[in-house]
Amino acid sequence: MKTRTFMDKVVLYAQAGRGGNGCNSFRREKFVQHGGPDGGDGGCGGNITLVGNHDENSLVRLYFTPHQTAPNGGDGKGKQLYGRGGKDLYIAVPCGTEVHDRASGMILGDIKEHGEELLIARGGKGGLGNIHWKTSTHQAPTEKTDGYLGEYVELRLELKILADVGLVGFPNAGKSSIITEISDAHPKIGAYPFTTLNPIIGTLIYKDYSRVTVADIPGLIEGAHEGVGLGHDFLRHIERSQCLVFVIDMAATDGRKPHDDYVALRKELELYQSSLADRPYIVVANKMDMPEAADNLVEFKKETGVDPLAMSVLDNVSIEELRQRIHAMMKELGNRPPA
Ligand SMILES: Nc1nc2c(ncn2[C@@H]2O[C@H](COP(=O)(O)OP(=O)(O)OP(=O)(O)O)[C@@H](O)[C@H]2O)c(=O)[nH]1
Ligand SMILES: [Mg+2]
Repeated sequence: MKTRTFMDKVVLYAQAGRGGNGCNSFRREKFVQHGGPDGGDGGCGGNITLVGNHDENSLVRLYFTPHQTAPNGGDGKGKQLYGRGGKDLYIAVPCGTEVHDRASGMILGDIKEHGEELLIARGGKGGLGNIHWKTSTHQAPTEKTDGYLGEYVELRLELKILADVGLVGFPNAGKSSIITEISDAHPKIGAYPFTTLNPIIGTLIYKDYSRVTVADIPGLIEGAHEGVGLGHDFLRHIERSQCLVFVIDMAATDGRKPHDDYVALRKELELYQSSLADRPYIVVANKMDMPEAADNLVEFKKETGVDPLAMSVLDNVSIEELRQRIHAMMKELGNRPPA
């Protein structure tokens, strides 16, 4: 059985630690009469906190361990000893994780940065020992309180990958081939549709040390908004991209017209989220090494009015040009100063 390695939506059941009970105890010592109360307080239960971690790229770990519990606080003891505090539980999640309350759907937080923390369940306070009830008129108190329960929450975690640029295209258009050439990512490449089943992120590093991240998502097809193919599900991962690269198979390898592909892709984006279609974009005409591609390109330009970047991954044509265009587009947006 193939093990699941990617998961972008999980439910998390988090139980913070219970506070320890307060202690009811009296000082008993040789030569000390009426030692008085000396029961300490219980320790606090452990909190549960989510922490953004850029080494995590999926929520799969939580998918397999959805029940997370923080340790309870220790009970107070005699001799005024406080109970030990329950250790806080930190759960690493990938940057770009949105945290929703499962019942209401309300967004509780959005973890974007490495090291960013979100406290999701607070541990219960410890109970009070009998020492707190000591007064001049109440010198042998036996009162004490139990620790409070820790918070219990049911959350829905949703990963929306944070990449600067999103690659969109029909299956088999060559998206994974392109990301392999322009970045450090090495996704699987295959001469069949839906080779890529999970989003992949690649990083482009430029001479001025600036970095741009690119996301390769599974191919879209017409009707994706109705769940055809792998559906719209993965578009979530380019929702936060600042710009897009449309990859068109100009050789029409799978028998579709490149113009129709382009129109369908734009329509699917529009149907998913209209703001996505308004982002700055580059259109790439891939597979220009194939004989039918040149004629298709002329027709494509005429029909769409778009002048795409003619490219061939196979012949290594325009790879650097695409890298530079992405760099220029990101610079224009001004969000990534050189590191
Ligand atoms: N002739 C030619 N073939 C190419 C070119 N670029 C990619 N291919 C081939 O096209 C096929 C699909 O490439 P992929 O990179 O897997 O395409 P994809 O868009 O990632 O496909 P999915 O992951 O299925 O959506 C592979 O067989 C590649 O070798 C190119 O420039 N010229
Ligand atoms: Mg692919």
